[in-house]
Amino acid sequence: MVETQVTKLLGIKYPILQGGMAWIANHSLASAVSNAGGLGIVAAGGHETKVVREEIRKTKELTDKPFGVNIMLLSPYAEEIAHMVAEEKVAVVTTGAGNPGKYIPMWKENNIKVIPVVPSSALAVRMERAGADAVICEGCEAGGHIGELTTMALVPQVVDAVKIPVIAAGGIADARGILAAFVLGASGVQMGTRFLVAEECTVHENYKDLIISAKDTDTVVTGRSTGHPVRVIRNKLTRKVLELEKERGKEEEIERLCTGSLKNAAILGDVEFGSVMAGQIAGLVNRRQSAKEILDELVSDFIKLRNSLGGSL
Ligand code: TUI
Repeated sequence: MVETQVTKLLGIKYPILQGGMAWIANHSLASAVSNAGGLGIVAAGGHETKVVREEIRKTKELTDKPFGVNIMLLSPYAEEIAHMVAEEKVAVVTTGAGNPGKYIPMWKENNIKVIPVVPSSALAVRMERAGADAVICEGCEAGGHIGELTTMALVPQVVDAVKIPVIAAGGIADARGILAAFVLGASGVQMGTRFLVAEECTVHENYKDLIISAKDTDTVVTGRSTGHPVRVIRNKLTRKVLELEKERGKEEEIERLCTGSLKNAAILGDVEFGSVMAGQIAGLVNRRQSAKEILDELVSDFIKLRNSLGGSL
């Protein structure tokens, strides 16, 4: 397809990373994406360290290609997992929902490529100074925990602020999005929502059905009032939470409703009262495919689109 700074940095065929979706991205999805030429990522999410270690070992059995581990820094196990990934010598660590600065020297000593998600150019610059190899700029079109800026605004500003490679995420699910990200200066992309419906993704079928039937306007952001904004598909839970967010002093009730709600949707298939995290691009994702079919289609469409635009851009 295209050799970019990201394919060279990570030793992968295509500059496409699979999002580290908590409670969803396990050995099955990560190994399939890595085997198909992208970078598969195992999500630590809120799992205990031993569960994540098991997932890493299963992934190693299923692929000899590089793969990553995403550490969700709000997890009570984040610190322990940060040390465990160094022991396991994983190829790549991505982080979300916080500043991983204090772990970067240890990861670099263990030859791990470090790629934090950053919601601003200020944090991107700090991460570059701390030794990060690249950054993921995730706009608020993304599913799950989000920052303020859109991908369109965040990516070019970070590209101008740092020298390390920039990977764009949020609102990208097809070749048009990839090419647009490259035009903004990114040298790779990360996609979550598109890989949710991959055949190798073991998320509950009810969750996949909701993604496939979603329209462009079907996601909402809850948790702005509690300081943890999360993009999810609109359902009975979000109606209740958004109602409570209009009132004052309901933080505890909101917290109670949301605790365990992602697991309830992703594992148990409760898509009415669970959190069905997905990006705004869900309306574009309308069929199940294998990870290899997804990557092959993205790459062939990308090449066609780039050639057809030729010098006209
Ligand atoms: O982390 C994500 N997306 C996620 S994590 C997740 S699990 C969860 N469940 C319930 C509540 C909260 C989380 C579901 N989706 N994306 C990466 C991301 N990182 N988005 C935004 C950020 C971020 C925000 C602030 C990264 C760094 C940051 O730094 C603040 C600081 O400390 O400077």
